[in-house]
Amino acid sequence: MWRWVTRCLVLALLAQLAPALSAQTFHGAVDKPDPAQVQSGIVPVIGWVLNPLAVSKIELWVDDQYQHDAMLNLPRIDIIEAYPDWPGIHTARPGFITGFRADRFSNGPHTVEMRVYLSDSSVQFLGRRTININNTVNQAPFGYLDIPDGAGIKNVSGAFPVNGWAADLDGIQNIEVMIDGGILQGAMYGDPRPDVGATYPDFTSAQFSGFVANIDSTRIENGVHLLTVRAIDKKGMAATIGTRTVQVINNDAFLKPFGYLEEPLRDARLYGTGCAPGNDEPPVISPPINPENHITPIRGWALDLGTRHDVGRVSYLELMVDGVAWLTTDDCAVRFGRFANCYGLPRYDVARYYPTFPDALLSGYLFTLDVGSLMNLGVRPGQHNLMVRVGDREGTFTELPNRDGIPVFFQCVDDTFNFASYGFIEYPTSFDYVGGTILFRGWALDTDEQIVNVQLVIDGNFVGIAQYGYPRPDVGDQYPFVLNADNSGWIFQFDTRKLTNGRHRVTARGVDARGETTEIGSVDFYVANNNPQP
Ligand SMILES: [Ca+2]
Ligand SMILES: [Ca+2]
Ligand SMILES: [Ca+2]
Repeated sequence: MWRWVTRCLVLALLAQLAPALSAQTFHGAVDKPDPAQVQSGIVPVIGWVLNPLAVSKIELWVDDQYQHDAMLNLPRIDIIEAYPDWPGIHTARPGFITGFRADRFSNGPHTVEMRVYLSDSSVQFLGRRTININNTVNQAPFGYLDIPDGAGIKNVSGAFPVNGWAADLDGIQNIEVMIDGGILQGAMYGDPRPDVGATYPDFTSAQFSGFVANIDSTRIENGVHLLTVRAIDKKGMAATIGTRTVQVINNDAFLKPFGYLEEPLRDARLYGTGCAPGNDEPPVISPPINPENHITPIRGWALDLGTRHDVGRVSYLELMVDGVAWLTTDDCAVRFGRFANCYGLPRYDVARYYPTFPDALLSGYLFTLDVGSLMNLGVRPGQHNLMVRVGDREGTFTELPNRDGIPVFFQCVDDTFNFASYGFIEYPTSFDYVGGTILFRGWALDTDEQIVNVQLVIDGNFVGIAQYGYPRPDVGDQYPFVLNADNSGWIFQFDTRKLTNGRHRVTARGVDARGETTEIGSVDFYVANNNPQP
């Protein structure tokens, strides 16, 4: 109650002040760092600015030395409530935030000041203060719980995600998800968070401060529970990152399987061979696959949950074209030297993200769709609806990627059709920071012939030909119907000092035996060389 009264008083006070402040004047404040507190770790710098002129940038100055720019345009509901009559206040985003490493400065007093640049090139000095740094103090981890968000009670059932970010100069030891004060499970830590990295430019590991935990809610009793995420730094100091109220509602009918259809994508063009007019191949019926034909992989993963009374397990998957199940995991067999049309393929990535789910390690599925054989059996060329249906042992089922399926386009081509090369760039991953000599790495395939070479292009400039043919049995597992998929790895050594510091784009291209060049993909990354060590 008293808190509400205090807030009303503050609002009334600000409302009284407001008429005295001409709309043309500059308003703003720096809320943090607090001069009364000893600072260590990452010193937060948080504030807000309201001005009729647009703010072009806000600089952080420490000891009268420029450090870096702050992140702008953040929502501040408290400021919007305090200035209800400010023109355009309801869409204003007056907040700014940044921070800096205390350990770049000696113990003792230091000045902090913001310089606000307005669109008329004028500069306003804001929030100058003296703070006291003591680097012997261990700062607790800090961060934010993004999902579930803080708006009301969240209803959850089956599997639900918990994610956000957490950072600490000492490094994060682990992240714990707790229910009603007891540890339920850990979270995966280290996902890219370029937004957090941009907020704390002198703290590079903030780039990879994301965490995610996939919670199996069937391990929690039905009802209302308190969910807390706690981060612990490498020196053992813990801090609560966020607390949310969740209501668990589980029953057998809710606990459908779930999963993902990774390939093909919506609107993909799927080619069939062996289906041209005059083709006298006898149609293969069950399953409709001719090993001579072009094969389209249909891949993804699926998991199931049960209540405390049943285990919860995927029982079958079916590949549906226009509502007809053409392939099922009942057809699971060794084809092309490896398992095809099966559920239970290794998925180490899914196991990392769903560590508490019993079948996560073997949650992959792969159907080998032969569009040509389907056409020989009367499926017409053109638009079709494709989905994967996953059923559990309790008789509930789910369609992947959704109940409507996805449109795909079937096209019959003759045996001389040149299929494009494809592949993947594994290193660097998007927005990686790299320096010195690095190894670009990935894999590349061509369905109908050999890859002759893999070319690397950086920022549009050809930089060289990768070494191709490295063993990749994992790619062989995924593409059993492609010749040489077992040896499809490529690497390329590159000295990043040939590039300027900053953002660059690497593109890989495959060249097939007929000389056709196909872009495999591009990844944007950052080069950071010769930076002063903190
Ligand atoms: Ca710490
Ligand atoms: Ca189930
Ligand atoms: Ca080709």
